[in-house]
Amino acid sequence: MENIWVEEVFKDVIGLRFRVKEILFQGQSPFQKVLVVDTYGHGKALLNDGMLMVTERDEFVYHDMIVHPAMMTHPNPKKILVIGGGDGGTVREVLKYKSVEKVVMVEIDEMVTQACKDHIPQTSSKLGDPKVELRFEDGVKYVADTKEKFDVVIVDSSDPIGPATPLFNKDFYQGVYNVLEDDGIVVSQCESPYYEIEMQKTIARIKSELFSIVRMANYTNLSYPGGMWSFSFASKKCDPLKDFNKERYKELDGDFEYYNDQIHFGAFQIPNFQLKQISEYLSPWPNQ
Ligand code: SPD
Repeated sequence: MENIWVEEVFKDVIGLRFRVKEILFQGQSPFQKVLVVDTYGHGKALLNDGMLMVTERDEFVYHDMIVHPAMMTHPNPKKILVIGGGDGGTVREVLKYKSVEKVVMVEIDEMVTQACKDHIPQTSSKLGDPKVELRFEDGVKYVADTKEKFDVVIVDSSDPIGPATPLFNKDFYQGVYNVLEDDGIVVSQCESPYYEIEMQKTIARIKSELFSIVRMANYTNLSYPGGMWSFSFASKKCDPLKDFNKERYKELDGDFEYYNDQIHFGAFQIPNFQLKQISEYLSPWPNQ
């Protein structure tokens, strides 16, 4: 048996290796190196510039947590904007909601989406849904230029290096604020609290300067360095700790592999080392 491994080296301090059964696709796009491999322990996996994006084994955790806390909080999510998310897992989860009329996915790198359509149907299979509009362009420019308004914006970016870097600054979030309806919600993948606390602080501060409600949620995963990963939530009005929609949850209960009503609330309780760094930018806990 061949002994091929693919390794993500994260911030030059840790490496995570996955044993490869077969290389399914490799290409150089105008933005990054795109690689899809079949692995022994984690199913098919997508790596952009050597950074692991999804594995079939645990993508459900990330996609549940980037989508459902926001979708269960908004009063009536009809129009959804996904920035990034080229593998399609976020769109797949959004389409579970019967209120959803339109999903615009703005992915900068068409090669990522094509590679996932060709090799990872587990995440990409719903990208052809008639409610989905796929746009291969720069998400920062899209939110700056579009006249469309959205109920929920989901920033499913890659890491804050390479093509995703502009998705971690204030100009972008000002654009997101402008495209959101008055009860709009934005949720963003927010990296590891162990390795990227300064970046988490920056995102929490930027959002606190624009939005009334700002929270951070954590979950644990198998494939990203450090295990614990975060999502940053912000809204003009809606609070996931006060506006959880029990009726909607009951309709969809059973459709989720990770998320449930207890995790909805538990995920927003974050540990002290992280709180110490970002609590000044987070909304107070209800009843405090
Ligand atoms: N280091 C991985 C950071 C998260 C990347 N986004 C994953 C995309 C899944 N749709």
